[in-house]
Amino acid sequence: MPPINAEIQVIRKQLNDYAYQYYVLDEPTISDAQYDELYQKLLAIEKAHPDLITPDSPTQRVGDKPLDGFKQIKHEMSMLSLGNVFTEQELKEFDERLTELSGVSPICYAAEPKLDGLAVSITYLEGQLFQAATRGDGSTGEDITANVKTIKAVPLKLRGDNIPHKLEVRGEVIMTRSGFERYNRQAEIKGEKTFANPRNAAAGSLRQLDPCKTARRPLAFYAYSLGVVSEYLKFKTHSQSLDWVKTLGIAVNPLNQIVIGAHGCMQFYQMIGEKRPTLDYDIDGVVYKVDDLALQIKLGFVTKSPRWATAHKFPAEEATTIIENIDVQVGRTGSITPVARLHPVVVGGVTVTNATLHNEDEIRRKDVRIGDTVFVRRAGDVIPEVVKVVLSKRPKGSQQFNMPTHCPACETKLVKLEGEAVLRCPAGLYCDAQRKQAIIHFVSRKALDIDGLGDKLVELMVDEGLIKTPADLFHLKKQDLIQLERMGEKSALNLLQSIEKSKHTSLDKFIYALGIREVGEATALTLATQIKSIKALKTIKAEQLEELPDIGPIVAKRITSFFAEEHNRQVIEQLMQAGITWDEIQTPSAKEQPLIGKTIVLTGSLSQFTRATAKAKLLKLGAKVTSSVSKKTDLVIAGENAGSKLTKAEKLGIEVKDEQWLVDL
Ligand code: JCF
Repeated sequence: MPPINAEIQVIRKQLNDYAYQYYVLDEPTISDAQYDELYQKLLAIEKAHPDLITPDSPTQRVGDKPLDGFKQIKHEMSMLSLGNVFTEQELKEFDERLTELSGVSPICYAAEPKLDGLAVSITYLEGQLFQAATRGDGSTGEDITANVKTIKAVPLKLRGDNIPHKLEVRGEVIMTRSGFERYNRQAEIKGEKTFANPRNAAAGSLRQLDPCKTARRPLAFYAYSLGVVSEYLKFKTHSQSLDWVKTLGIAVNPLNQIVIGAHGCMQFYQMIGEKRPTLDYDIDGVVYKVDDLALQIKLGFVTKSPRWATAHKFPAEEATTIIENIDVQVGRTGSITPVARLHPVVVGGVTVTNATLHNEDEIRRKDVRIGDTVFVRRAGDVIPEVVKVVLSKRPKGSQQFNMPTHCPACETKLVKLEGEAVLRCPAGLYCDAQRKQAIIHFVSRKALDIDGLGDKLVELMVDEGLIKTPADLFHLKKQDLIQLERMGEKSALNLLQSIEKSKHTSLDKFIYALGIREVGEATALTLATQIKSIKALKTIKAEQLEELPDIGPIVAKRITSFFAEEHNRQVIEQLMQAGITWDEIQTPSAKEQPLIGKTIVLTGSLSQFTRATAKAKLLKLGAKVTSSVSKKTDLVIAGENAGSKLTKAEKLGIEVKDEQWLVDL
């Protein structure tokens, strides 16, 4: 072999190995930039020696020209759909039916997340990617080979040396959520079409006639079963067959598990449901398949779906409804947020009547109007949002929505600061709406935590003129309270007791309660432990604040301007007079700050902390918490699904601990 060809082979093998480590093993060993550098090198060599290019070279993913249309491909073995269950009861019935039919109890299931993408079939001949097809109607699909070849998670050539003459794998092509958002942002800038959700984006990308365009879409692939395989395979179970698929270099979802009986299925369903908001791809449920292949054959099929498998669906999280009106809300910091009032619709099991429209730019971008039919999405416990307008259903004569020019609460002229997307009411605490929000924040759970004082009650007390500032809360009398609507003697006394109890707090909670912009729990804790008193905070200079961990110039400025404001100084003074106290912050001894001098990085997802509380705990124990791993890092705490930061730490030989270690600290 000429030396240049040998070099080409070496680089191709390296690139394939890196892609395998990244997509299949989920353990990247080099950075994207390093991969790209090597790829460019191969491209350059191949350009100089075009005769040495082979179809399985990593550079050949985008070799094809635009197509005129898609060829039809008949599936040798039909691509099935799945039956559904929605409830625990239906799941039990499914399991009981199979137990009865098979005489096996309990049944082992291969359980997997059900990806919300597009089912495709990929065929390899002699280890080389030969063709790829959509599911279509199950018996005939479309030839999307050129597009599938551009997906880096799909190997052009299988790994290993036990490669069958012919192998068909089936799986789901998805677009990651992060890739989807990045894509839409860029499409937006270029004035191109945006997609309503990652699934539509993946579908649109696969049906793209120009593979060069598909190549720029962030698609991924997970295999979920085998199709036609030429050789006789000796696997006893479905899960063994997928383990083998993985050794061939094809990615299989790492969350797949073997579970036992309906109870095991239910636990898996709940576990995946909890993980769902943290995943970087959309799923719409889980799938259970009888793991024993002999048992699968025995159970057989019902018309178009296997009897031995079912999808357990999550309640839908996107729905369409009509916008009945658009209101604007005033936030604690004066931000003006447009809110769509919706015809009530059930999204993910919850009735939704309001959805945020974020700001004026978003309304323009999506061109949302009163009367429009829209897609509404609810993700986890975040505020529902309007995703997209169904333009074909827009009523005739509808008008573009314009934001108000004056504050709906206090009629002050609204302003838009440079570089900000939101309109603001500049009246601060002179605006009733902002005053209400400031007090609601002050009494909230993470702040002074006054029990029995909900949002509505605060609003009512401000409207009735009982309170103007948080300090007024501490001068309320029973007589003041019982004249309020629906306030009995007993609730009034309870509330007064809660207010009294809240007077003893901690300095960090007090600072947080003040509602300084950009000062969340973690920053409040930093200020409390480092500055140690309100008196010192009142006169501190921005430069001094900037020396503290994680306080940059913007936050520093927010803090100093808050304390410079006469009104704020007065309220703080009144609060102190009302008898708010906290324990002096002790300078912690070395015993209490075992992490002093240590630089720590948090990565992956934690189950028992939020990022802010984990960080707060570490700061309290003396550590410095930074966001990227370097030689200066002393320790990395890795939660679930930790990625490149963990890899880097291991490479640099940095000590790694798990979440339990932080819990036990
Ligand atoms: O992830 C999916 N959407 C998915 C779809 C997973 C599976 O295991 C499937 C499927 C459709 C049909 N299995 C079959 C038989």
